[in-house]
Amino acid sequence: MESDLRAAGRSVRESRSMCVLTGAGVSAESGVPTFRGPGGMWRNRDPMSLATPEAFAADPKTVWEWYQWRRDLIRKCAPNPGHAAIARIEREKGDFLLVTQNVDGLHRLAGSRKLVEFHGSIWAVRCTGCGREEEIRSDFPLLPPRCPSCGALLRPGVVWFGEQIPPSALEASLAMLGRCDLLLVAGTSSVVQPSASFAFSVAQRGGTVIEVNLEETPVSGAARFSFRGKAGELLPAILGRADPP
Ligand code: BJW
Ligand code: ZN
Repeated sequence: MESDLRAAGRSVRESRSMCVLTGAGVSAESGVPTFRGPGGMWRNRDPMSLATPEAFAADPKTVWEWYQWRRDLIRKCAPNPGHAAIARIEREKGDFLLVTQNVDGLHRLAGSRKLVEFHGSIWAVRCTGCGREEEIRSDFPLLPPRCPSCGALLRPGVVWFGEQIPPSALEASLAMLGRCDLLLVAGTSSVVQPSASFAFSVAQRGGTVIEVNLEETPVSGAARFSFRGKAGELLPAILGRADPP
């Protein structure tokens, strides 16, 4: 394991074009619950039954209560050493892109700038009527909230099942996947498409894939290095430690 960590670190240093894909596991050590596995349930509801346009259409208040609960929780969370290590490596690479599935904004707080929020942001709020979108970080006193301009329902600016990935995020990610020589996949169960296929597309082109996860996932077999452990410990070990603040 130790020598593998060193070999993976060498691949990172030698990489000329690097992509990082992160999922909920990277924020777990910051206290943000993951979607699948223990701790993923909310009021005995499976998050997957809430993250759909159908659930929102049927019961916007319940869906908003879930988002408000998560917004309250995330507001109190801070980036961990895994986020910091990713932000640090970006500054060393000429060609770099972080594609995060996380909506919590913790990568940006840690200093990442070359990033795309593939599944949107929990702080973005969009009107279902006039399409107006803005960042609102404060709590809504009344749920579900309504648009101040047109009175229609507001919705979280995230991507639910069956919805399109934001075109600019998809375009930037696909361009990077077509040219990177290294993909690091961290803290994602790799079951949600289209991000779950990133590792296969890079491996197929002969690129190096490094995976960091507590468990084996569907992409583990495509990875040259697949490490089992916590992102907050393994990412600094592979990418190099961030300077203390
Ligand atoms: C640690 C750790 C620690 C824990 N250290 N590790 C092709 C085939 C089949 C289906 C489809 C397909 N293409 C599209 C689909 C449909 C669908 C899909 O993928 N379905 C599958 C589930 C079957 N995809 C879509 O609908 C996507 N849209 C799309 O493709 O549009 C075009 C299209 C539409 C319809 C048909 C065809 C094409 C949109 C997907 C949107 C996902 N949205 C959510 C909610 C976002 C909003 C919100 O946050 O509320 O995104 S669902 C949820 O899952 C969230 C996450 O970003 C996403 C991924 O989860 P993630 O990050 O992997 O978290 P977990 O919890 O699953 O895993 C955590 C991992 O961390 C675990 O592995 C742990 O072991 C690990 N871990 N602690 C390291 N400390
Ligand atoms: Zn409106």
